Amino acid sequence: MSTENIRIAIQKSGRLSEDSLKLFKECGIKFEAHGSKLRSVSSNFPIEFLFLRDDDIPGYVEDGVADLGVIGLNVLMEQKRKVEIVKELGFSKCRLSLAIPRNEVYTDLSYFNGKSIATSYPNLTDSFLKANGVKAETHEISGSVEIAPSIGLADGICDIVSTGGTLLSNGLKEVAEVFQSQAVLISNKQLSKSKKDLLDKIIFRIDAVQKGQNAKYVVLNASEENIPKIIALLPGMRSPSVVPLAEKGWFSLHSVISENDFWEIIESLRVAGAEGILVLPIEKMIL
Ligand code: PRT
Ligand code: ZN
Repeated sequence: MSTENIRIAIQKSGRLSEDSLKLFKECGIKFEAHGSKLRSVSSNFPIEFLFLRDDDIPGYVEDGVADLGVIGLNVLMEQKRKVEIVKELGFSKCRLSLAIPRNEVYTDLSYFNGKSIATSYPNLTDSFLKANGVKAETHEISGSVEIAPSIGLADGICDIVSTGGTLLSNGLKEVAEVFQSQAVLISNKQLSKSKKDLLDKIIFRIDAVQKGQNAKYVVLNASEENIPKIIALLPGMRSPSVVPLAEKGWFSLHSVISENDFWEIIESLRVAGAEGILVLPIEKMIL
């Protein structure tokens, strides 16, 4: 049996770290991740974790120092590294946006013609401006981009926004979205056959975790005459299980539905006679 470990780089500490660790733990991969550790080998899966600064991850994966990595799409696209994007991971969602001082009158993107824009993402910003026919000057700065307009360093900024709180507290307003980002799993372009097989196993587990996150296990009680109406409302995996209760004429109905669907149909379920509705999380789901 091959003992070659697959190596994955994840962020040591920052906005990607916690969810990255959680994802691999939910995939049943055991490993230690202490603050000071730079490397950790799993005790139950042939995988080795490297804990790095996020900016270094795409380069390490491109060079093959790491086989896989978890990185924000914003950083990956800015760096233009030659790696494979294997999977969107659905966490660390944010957007790269253009913002200007709150009291400025904004019309459309032509506002930025002849203006200066401070950003840590010069490549993404420039290609967006170019695609939209705007001639502005971008100034690359590495941190505290949001203070640039107030100190006279630039007319506007192009920075990562999540809640919008940082822009607000710096007297800025978001005027255009440049790029939408989330964490992605990336891979080196030339994985060996044995590492590809390991990656397939990891993807299979991530899929099961992700499907489980969106789905809920719903249990409800209903009397016999209401069962057909309720079944018609439930979009379950197949048809729901109907289990008789001790009380004659009553049944328990079990089904799997997506959380969004559930909130849409809850009222109709109650009107149709559903009682004692329980909604349970699903840890993993394999279809
Ligand atoms: O130390 P290291 O280099 O590893 O980390 P870092 O400081 O470079 O990155 P980190 O941990 O801050 O972010 C890692 C990744 O998280 C980013 O590349 C994005 O993909 C993603 N992400 C998600 C965010 C945010 N949300 C976010 N809100 N990255 C940064 N921010 C910052 C933003 O720069 C701005 O200063 O938060 C502020 C805005 O937040 P709101 O909520 O006030 O809008
Ligand atoms: Zn960084």
